[in-house]
Amino acid sequence: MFLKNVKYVTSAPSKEFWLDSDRKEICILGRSNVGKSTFINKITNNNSMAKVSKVPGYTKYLNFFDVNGSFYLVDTPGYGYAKASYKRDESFYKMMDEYLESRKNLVGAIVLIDAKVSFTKDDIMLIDILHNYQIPLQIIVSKTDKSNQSLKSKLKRDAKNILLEEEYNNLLFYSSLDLKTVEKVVIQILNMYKVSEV
Ligand SMILES: Nc1nc2c(ncn2[C@@H]2O[C@H](COP(=O)(O)OP(=O)(O)OP(=O)(O)O)[C@@H](O)[C@H]2O)c(=O)[nH]1
Ligand SMILES: [Mg+2]
Repeated sequence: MFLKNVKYVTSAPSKEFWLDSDRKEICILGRSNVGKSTFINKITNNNSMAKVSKVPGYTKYLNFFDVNGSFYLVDTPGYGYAKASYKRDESFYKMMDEYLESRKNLVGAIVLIDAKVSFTKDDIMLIDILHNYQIPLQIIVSKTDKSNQSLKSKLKRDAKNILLEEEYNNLLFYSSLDLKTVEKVVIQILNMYKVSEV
């Protein structure tokens, strides 16, 4: 199962460009290069839906996608890549904070965590912000094809310390190379945020 009839709508460099809508919205968050844009392509089964790059810092603005006239998905720019040859400036953090604090129709956030890296300081800061603003969050561990059993155990230990119990119980593991994991994620998103495809 994939998200059907998905269309790119707009790219918003600042608040004035956010869609004026009360339709439910779900944003995809995570550090640069963790695979957010790839994730959108996989759950929509369309590899040219969102632009993907090996170079971190590729997505610059909030990119809105209409899912079958039912809800919006928002791809976001990543933060805190350790070996970054670029730096996110103050305005990026302001833009993200403003979005998370004031977006009324935001029903939840999907936070991608790299299976090999586990939770970084920046990830923990973001999760704190989501907790403060009481935005329901779903953690999805990405790139599991690059992980192994001991990294997975470490990540689960870290997750137990950082997440609320329900978030920990809902942890999902995904690889863009494994369509079975993609389908599981789609089902979880539709259930969790009570959004439907039709
Ligand atoms: N092996 C593997 N590679 C992946 C996976 N998901 C994404 N990638 C690769 O990771 C790189 C970064 O992917 P993007 O989707 O552009 O990452 P992003 O989080 O959108 O990055 P920014 O836009 O810079 O924030 C690309 O080379 C992808 O092909 C995965 O599950 N497994
Ligand atoms: Mg991206």
